[in-house]
Amino acid sequence: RPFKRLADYLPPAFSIESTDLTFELDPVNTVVTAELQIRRLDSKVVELCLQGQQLELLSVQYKGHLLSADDYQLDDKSLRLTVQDDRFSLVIKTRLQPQANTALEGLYYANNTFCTQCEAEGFQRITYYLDRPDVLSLFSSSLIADPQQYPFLLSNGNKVEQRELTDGRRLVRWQDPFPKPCYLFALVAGDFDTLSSEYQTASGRTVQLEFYVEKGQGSKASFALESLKRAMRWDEERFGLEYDLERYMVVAVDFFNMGAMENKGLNVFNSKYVLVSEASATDKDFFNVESIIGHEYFHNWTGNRVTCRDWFQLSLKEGLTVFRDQEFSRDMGSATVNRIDAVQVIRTAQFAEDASPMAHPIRPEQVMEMNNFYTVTVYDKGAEVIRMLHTLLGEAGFQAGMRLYFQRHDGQAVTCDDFVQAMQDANQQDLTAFRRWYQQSGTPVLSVKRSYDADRRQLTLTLQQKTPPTADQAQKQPLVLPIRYQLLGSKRSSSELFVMTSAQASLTFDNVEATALPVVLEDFSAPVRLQHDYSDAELLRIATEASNGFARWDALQSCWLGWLQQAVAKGESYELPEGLFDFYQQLLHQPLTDLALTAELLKVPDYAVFAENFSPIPVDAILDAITDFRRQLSQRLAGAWLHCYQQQRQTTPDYHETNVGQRALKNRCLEFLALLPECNKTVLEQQYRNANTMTDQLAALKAAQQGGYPGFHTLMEDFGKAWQHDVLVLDKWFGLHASNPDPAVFAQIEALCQHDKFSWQNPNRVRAVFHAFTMLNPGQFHRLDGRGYALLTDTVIQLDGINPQVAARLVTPLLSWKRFDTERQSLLRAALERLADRAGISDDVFEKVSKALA
Ligand code: BAL
Ligand code: ZN
Repeated sequence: RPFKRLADYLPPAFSIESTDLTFELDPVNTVVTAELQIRRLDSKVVELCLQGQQLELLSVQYKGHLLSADDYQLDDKSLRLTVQDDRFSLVIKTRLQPQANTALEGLYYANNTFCTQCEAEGFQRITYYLDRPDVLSLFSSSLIADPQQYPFLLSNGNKVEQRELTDGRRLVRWQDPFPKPCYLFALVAGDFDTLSSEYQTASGRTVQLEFYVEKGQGSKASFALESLKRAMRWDEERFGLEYDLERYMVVAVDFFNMGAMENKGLNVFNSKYVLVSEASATDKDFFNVESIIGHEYFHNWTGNRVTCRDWFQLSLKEGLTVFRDQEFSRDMGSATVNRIDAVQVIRTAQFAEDASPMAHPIRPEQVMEMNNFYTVTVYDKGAEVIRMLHTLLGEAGFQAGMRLYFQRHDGQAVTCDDFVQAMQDANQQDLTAFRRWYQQSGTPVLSVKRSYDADRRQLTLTLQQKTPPTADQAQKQPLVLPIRYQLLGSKRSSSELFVMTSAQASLTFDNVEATALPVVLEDFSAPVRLQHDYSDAELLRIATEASNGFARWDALQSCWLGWLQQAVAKGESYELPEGLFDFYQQLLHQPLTDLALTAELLKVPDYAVFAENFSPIPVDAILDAITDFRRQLSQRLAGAWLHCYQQQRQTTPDYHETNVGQRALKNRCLEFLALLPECNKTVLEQQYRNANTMTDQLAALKAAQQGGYPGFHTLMEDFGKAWQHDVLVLDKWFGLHASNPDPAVFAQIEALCQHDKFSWQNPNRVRAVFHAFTMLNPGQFHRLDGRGYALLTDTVIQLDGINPQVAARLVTPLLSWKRFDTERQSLLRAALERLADRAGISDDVFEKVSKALA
């Protein structure tokens, strides 16, 4: 099957100056009329090739003349016609069946609502078009539908007309004054609860803010609405960027492949990232809503006003926008814990992707199915690359680069190189070497060695970087690494920056004591794997003394990894050092001001964090060691967990930094208390029954599950009944069932798939069950009898016929088969072969599976 390559990029030979769409909406028979004003840019080109998929072509008119089937070539991917004119109009009529569109790309109909998703290449499922981001057009759209069933007919831009037709249908017409690529087109038609407000921009304009959510859920959108206002203000203050239309609409739908989509003026959101209340959503859910509302809003400038030339440049908008949303979140809550969370994503999912058959640079070079490249590498590593630029240039230099970028490229479709060039020119810095981050995949390993010359009182750090080969690239070059460091126990107590540009470098510190301790890679200033030879005592010293909260947490992570490696090597219990118990005892009696950070420091890392550091991954030994570590901590510190739990027990329900931190710490304590049989009943039951937030109720359930509490099943039954009416809460319940570490999980999953609220068509439901099973239940997923792999393979096959994009996301845990022992390798390989051999398997799944087997 063919790949598309970045190297083959050619500018478009035609531009579409305006696009006028008319939709006669019906679930089983929607007719789309597209009137395109086209200009030929290259007069040597005589063939116009428009992309189209899953379309029934009804008619084509060229300059007002109806074409016959002999006048064009039609296949299942395109419509081609010969063109003699430099300017001409095309009117294309197509018929769609939105209800049959279970792939949820293009125009689809679910939950009595019409909805579109056009990024990356979904617009070609609506009409024949130049479906590429560098074709920018002025869009207008007329939506026609029955006003009783679909009172709200929404599209991008300004509403310019509304009237009732003689046949009783309603027509609403929209015009978007900003030229845009078709991936930013959107349409929504349905009946909703609405929530609206106004926002005054810094320059004094009034913007109407409108949220459209499922009937009966209106009150759950107010946090999202307030988050939007905060994001708008923040972008004005930090980046000097204002919103540019009169109206900003957000629609929340339950059937959605992604988290959300930044369509111009009409964001479509997965309802999970809009609808929250303290009773039904956790603090993490609130965090996600605020950050994703911010993300989509920030795209209005970084993505919409300046967009991508081609899809290989996806990180141009995504890396930059994730960086912007991370900065926004950092300003809204605990800065340190935000950084920890972002780093965890890199160290687990992104490093795992680098080590997998799907390894790719943040700007990929070849792609079979673009939807497979909405990855942690493009998004999160992309954001780390932007963060490094920010570190290298400083806030003022970075903002100067942003201003130049908008000055040069507003209204254009550009490349990652254009972005770096703006940063370079605004700062008069040569960023040639830095650009390697865009073309080189893989995780650099940075090793740090220390030597101390007692006579000279001189400490030398020798740094070496090396990037191991990845599945896509054998040869690697040194990268530009901004390394933030601090020297504990010396006069140079502030953080400093060293920019490493070659494979090897050294740093010398004069006049320091032998006890001076360098803290390297503060705030994870470069996305690398750090190797060092620090002792437990030194790491615990950093964890206790460092002024940088991230460095304290990170030192402890290194300790945990070292202890786990020793436990795995020994094959038996590894006794945790006294220093750790002392440190924890202290934290539990005197938590840091940042309670959320305290909770992070008190955490035994998850399986995924440990697993990423092994090859082959000793699944069972890691799980055994985690269980053992947790047991030791719970028993040795029983009194301290209870003391701290009681100190933090009463929390105010609203989502506010202090309350969130308090709940995080309390629930960390509960997690360990639940491992003590004598505490189970009273503490768990009480917290479950008396919880004033979903955070606390769910934490009680999770602790009961992990602690093996016999009353867990009764609590689950109660929870399932109580939340029957709320699918977003039921998703949590599905997930908890699927993460049951007992073999009974297989029967439970079978039952969940029969549940009347489960639907194979709904990505949220499918992910709730199977994401939890594959990612949060490693013991059962990686069973040595292959039952876990077989379940996932069957699921991918079933889902591929319904929604290939979701199926391809789900298949990821099977790909890294070479990272396991030989028994698991052969089971995983057989599973992959079963998928590869399947007739009609989608490009989405095939691309991943074939790379894994190559
Ligand atoms: N552009 C796809 C969804 C997002 O990243 O915002
Ligand atoms: Zn995005």
